[in-house]
Amino acid sequence: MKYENIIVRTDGNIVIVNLNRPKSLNALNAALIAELSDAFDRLIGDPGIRAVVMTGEQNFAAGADITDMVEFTPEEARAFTFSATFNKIAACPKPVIAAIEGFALGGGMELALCCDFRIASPGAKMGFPEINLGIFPGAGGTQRLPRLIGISKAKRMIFTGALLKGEAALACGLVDALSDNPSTEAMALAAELALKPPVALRLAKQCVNLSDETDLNVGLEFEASNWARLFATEDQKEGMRAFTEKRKAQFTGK
Ligand code: CO8
Repeated sequence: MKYENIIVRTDGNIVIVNLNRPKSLNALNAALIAELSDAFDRLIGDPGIRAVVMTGEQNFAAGADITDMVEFTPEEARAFTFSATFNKIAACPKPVIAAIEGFALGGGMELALCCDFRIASPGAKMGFPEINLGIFPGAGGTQRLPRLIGISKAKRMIFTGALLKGEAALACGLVDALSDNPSTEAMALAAELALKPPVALRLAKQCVNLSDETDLNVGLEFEASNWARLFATEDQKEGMRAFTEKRKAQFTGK
């Protein structure tokens, strides 16, 4: 697929996905979402890729493209969904880090919520202004936001449409870190994670993601089963042998 709304590049074993519709502040349209879906299919299937950084240039994304939605009927609105792509990103077997500058609003912030980590510049403006359009966040925001920051804080953001700047977003847990250069910081974290054993990372992510969706006993059983599976990997043997031999482990992903 030829990409016209995103730029995808590789730096070693890290993929950088750049949202690229600057004239509309990277507003998300169906074409961009289809390209994101294709890009994630490719990087998920590439065993050489160990981590992903998602970013925009001056802005992360100012939401779904409003111009596409104005005259929707309820049926058209129901058919217009980002869910398959957003769920794919949330379940990506490799760590995904959002580097946020400028605006991350509505569907753009919902996309960032699908990432494992969010690193924002202090001046970034984040939130869910949909209420001011007569709608509410419909690409996972009402579900992923309260799970991340708690029900009351999520309701306040969604009901008021108020935007948070970096410091306030950090204080409530909407973002994990602030940096004057979020992309550099995200690349550094991606490089750190790229050195970890990928199977252990992948299965750990599955377990933590499931903790949002299931009761404790089911989660603990899933954790025990995933944990035991690691003992079939060469990386587990390498990690533990390296410890006993007092050397640094070299993980191969096997
Ligand atoms: N959609 C379409 N175009 C946009 C969007 C958007 N979300 N955001 C900005 N743009 C366009 C502007 O129309 C403008 O275009 P033009 O130059 O042709 O007039 C250009 O980007 C630059 O924007 P502004 O001139 O408005 O720049 P400002 O710096 O003055 O303002 C703001 C920046 C505050 C970000 C302002 O652009 C704004 O309020 N944007 C809309 C923010 C918003 O409401 N986002 C939520 C959208 S709805 C949504 O995301 C729903 C998600 C759920 C979808 C569920 C189905 C999958």
